[in-house]
Amino acid sequence: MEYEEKRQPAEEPDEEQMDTAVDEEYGADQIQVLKGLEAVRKRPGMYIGSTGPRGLHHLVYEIVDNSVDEALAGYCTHIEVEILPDNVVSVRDNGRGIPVDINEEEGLPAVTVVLTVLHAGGKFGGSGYKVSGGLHGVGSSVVNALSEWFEIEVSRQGHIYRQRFARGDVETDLEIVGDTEGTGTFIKFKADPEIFTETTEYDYDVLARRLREQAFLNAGLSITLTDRRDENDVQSENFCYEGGIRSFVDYINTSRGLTPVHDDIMHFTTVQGDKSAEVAISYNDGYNEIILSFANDVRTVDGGTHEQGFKTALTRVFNDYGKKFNLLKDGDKKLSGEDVREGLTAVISVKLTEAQFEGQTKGKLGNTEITGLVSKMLYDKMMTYFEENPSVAKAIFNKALDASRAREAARKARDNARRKSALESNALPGKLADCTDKNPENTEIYIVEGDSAGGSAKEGRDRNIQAILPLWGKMLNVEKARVDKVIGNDKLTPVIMALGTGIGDDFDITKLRYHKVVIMADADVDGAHIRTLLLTFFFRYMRPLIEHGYVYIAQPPLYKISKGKKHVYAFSDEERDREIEEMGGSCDIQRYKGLGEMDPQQLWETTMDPNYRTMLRVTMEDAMEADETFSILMGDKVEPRRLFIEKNAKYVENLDI
Ligand code: 0RA
Repeated sequence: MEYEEKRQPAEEPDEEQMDTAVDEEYGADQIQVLKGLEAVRKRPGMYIGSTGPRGLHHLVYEIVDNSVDEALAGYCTHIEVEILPDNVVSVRDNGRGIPVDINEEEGLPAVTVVLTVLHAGGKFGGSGYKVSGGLHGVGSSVVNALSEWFEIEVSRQGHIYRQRFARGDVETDLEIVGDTEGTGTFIKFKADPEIFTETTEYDYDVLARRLREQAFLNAGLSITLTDRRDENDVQSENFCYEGGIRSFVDYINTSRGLTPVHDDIMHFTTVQGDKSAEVAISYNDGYNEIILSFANDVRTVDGGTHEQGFKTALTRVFNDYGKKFNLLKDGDKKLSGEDVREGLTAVISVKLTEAQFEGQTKGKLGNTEITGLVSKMLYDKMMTYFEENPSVAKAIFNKALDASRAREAARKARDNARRKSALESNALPGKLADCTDKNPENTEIYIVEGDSAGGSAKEGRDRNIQAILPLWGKMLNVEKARVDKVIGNDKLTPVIMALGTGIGDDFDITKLRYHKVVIMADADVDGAHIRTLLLTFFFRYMRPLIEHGYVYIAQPPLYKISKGKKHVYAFSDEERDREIEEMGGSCDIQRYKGLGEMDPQQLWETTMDPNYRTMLRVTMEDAMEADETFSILMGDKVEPRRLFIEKNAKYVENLDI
């Protein structure tokens, strides 16, 4: 799992702090240029989100996105991404090639301007760049600024043009280095280790995932990823899907081992002026909903107007269809959103000019005009589809009706129970060691696996603001459970009780008793399991908890390194080696196999003290990934699980499922 590094809040560029010294050699335009890229190097996080692994991979996406835009404009069919030795990355496309003629305004070749001026991409784009996305709306100049070196080759007008840069500065002028019949753009860069201090090593799977997604979203576009870092073990995949987002839905179902209840994947599209919308839908025999949404090929993890339009219309389709064909019997309730999304896999993709990305992590689409576009399309086309395919419609409708009846039965059973269930009373779980402060804004709860670690945490904590809840009991397979089963589970009930919010449709964030919900588990396979379970549970039944950024993962150290009276903690193998070197020669290294090995004082010092600890804040992407992992590990199908374990075998010593 990859987590977001804890981030400082985004800051505005500080004009005063930027260098104002004017070098005689430069004209006003060039000074502007220098200032722009300097700002990127000074505050890289503002442009690529972080300087951790996420930001590093973002560099590749920025470059690839430009080539995808060229494909969207209809001029590029193939993109080739390579990871080369020393973590150099190259991206080649067969588009028109970035223009090389002299730009009047700047007096420089257009390609040079594109790579040295912030946000220059659109200037030359014209109509081809209408639907350009990009997480932060920045482009290749940012990548150039953050690269130790950056090289571009443009094939255009019969020639190959080349230019080199170092940390955003021009190193060689644009020159013709050969002739060619073809056209295209070839970019090669090395991320600057001065910026990406944590790591400059790419994760093949992370890149593959994103590139596969781009291929799904642009039907017919061919993207190849090749890893050449180890010449004896070259890894390569081609992603090209004629079926587009339909293939995407099929891929999700297959990789999670889901069994569809109908053969065809529904696919609806609409275009209106400069806006377009597309959805692919299928139902499986499970209980969970998987909706992936995109705006301009950018994943919107927090949904937004397109997802809202989709959900509203879907509920209306089922209820209107049921009414029209008299499928709802006496005593049946109207189908709820939860009912009609049980067992749903859907991909929603919209394209529009000037997409507004909202929310803390810019993961939510805000354009209100999109809601109606998606809901009208889905309502009209799915209704027609249901009428033309009655057997599919019946199968899907009955599934939703089953869901509704099961939910209603569970509700009645709860209502009829003589005593209020523990959940509905304000009781707190017996094992909870609560804090004294009752203001949720000040308080945190540590959910700890294992009684001995729970004991240390209770003793070591700041009891004023830190509550401890040790987990015990049997894990529930939430894959196969509806809400009522989750409520009865002995591992999850205390969590629900302690947080105070309720779950599912009843979830109420204003009742949350702690604004930091910290998962504290060992750094081993069992710990990974409990993290995956809890994140999946939060994602499915308490999603706003994650959307508000209230969920964290504690980071206990892996090593204690001591020499004489001095000791330090290390949180990774690299850090351990660095510390050993710093201390020099013979020191004592203790490896912590689990939280339970730390005494209360150590646990407080290293993991819980708000002044010194590091915690990872869980993002929606993390939670979705956990949900996916969980599906694969807990599902019925042997094949996806075998593939998963095989792929992850190198990280997993003994996985008992
Ligand atoms: C603007 C105009 C033209 C091409 C491009 C941009 C372009 C940019 C990138 C970035 C990566 N690959 C790219 N391929 C093309 C061409 C305009 C024309 O030829 O008329």
